[in-house]
Amino acid sequence: MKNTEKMSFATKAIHAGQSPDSDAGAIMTPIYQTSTYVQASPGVHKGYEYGRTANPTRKALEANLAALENGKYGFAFSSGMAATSTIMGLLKQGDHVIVTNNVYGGTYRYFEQVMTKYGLQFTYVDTSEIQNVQSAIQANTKMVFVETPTNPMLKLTDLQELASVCKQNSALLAVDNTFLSPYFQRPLELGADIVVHSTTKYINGHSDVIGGIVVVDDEKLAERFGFLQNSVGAVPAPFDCWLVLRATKTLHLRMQQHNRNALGVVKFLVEHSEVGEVIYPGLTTHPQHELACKQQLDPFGHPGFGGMISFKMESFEQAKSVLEKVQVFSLAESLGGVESLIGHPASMTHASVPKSEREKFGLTDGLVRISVGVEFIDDLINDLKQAFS
Ligand code: P1T
Repeated sequence: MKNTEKMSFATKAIHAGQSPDSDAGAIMTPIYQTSTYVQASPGVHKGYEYGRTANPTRKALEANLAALENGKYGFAFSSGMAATSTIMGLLKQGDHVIVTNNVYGGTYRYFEQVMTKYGLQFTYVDTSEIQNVQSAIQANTKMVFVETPTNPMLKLTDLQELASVCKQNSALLAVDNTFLSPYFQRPLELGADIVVHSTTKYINGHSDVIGGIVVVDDEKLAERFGFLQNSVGAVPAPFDCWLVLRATKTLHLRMQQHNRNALGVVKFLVEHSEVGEVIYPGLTTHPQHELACKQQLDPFGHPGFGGMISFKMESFEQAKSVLEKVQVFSLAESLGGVESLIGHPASMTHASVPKSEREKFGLTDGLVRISVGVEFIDDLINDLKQAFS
């Protein structure tokens, strides 16, 4: 295995966790499509006993993503939600979790409709204000689970500040880093204990896999995640691991282009008379633009804001007309792929959050979310122009 520890992000993206196959010298990690491994004698094997417990293709992906997050240990899952649900396996009945009030709708649904039945307690606060977290802390608070930027309001949480509050209160800090990918934000470097991604999004980037990853630095937490991954069993297929591993080789290139294209789309939206508020952390009008410039850094220390944009239209009817007319953009759930997507969070990704809750954090029926792809920018702008006309 190449020692990639001191290498830059791009080199790690291409090489970390991988080495030529020892049988044939194949440069690409093979797809080990196997459920079990032959033992020479009981207990005598090559480090692999059963496919749920470990798989060489999965192991390569886990090492690759751990390296990109500047963490030591990675654990791959069959979806982003499988990763989040395995994180909840760290807790026990009676424990309390503080959660960003505007998390992905599926995360909220899982916490509220599944985990509360197992005796976990959740308090949702606007984690962009640290005092909201401080006031929500209880004697039984064991974890703070944040998304930054949030889906879809793109609110940020100061991770360094929050990590110190978590440490003072012996609570684990878990960060969903899906919206930026490790190219633009590495929460472990800022003091987080656990990073989670839906690899379905930017990390895979080609809209052909559902997957998740957890990365940690702490050995004890890693032992626990290894145990949970094997016990819960929500592991990804070897072929899916291979696809994601193939995709991370271009993560840096894709993220740079998503960011560049997003700036172009934002400029068009800001200047359009029918568009209300445009929400993008790269805009100087974003209330946390300064924090974005401090916290969302590419591997060379330059600020980056990613490819997600939200904007407000007056009504659902107005939004619907744009959503129906796009041709290069596709009306679909999900994000982070090379192709541009447009969506309506209130009826799609966040339909499982009650309207009264959604509106508390500004998710109105006229809100539209864009995941800017890596197409030629003029084609994207021309498509939006005709959709707004
Ligand atoms: O879909 P899955 O791979 O299980 O990931 C869930 C998930 C977790 N975290 C964030 C921030 C997410 O955005 C998601 C999934 N989100 C969408 C499908 C969406 O369109 O927003």
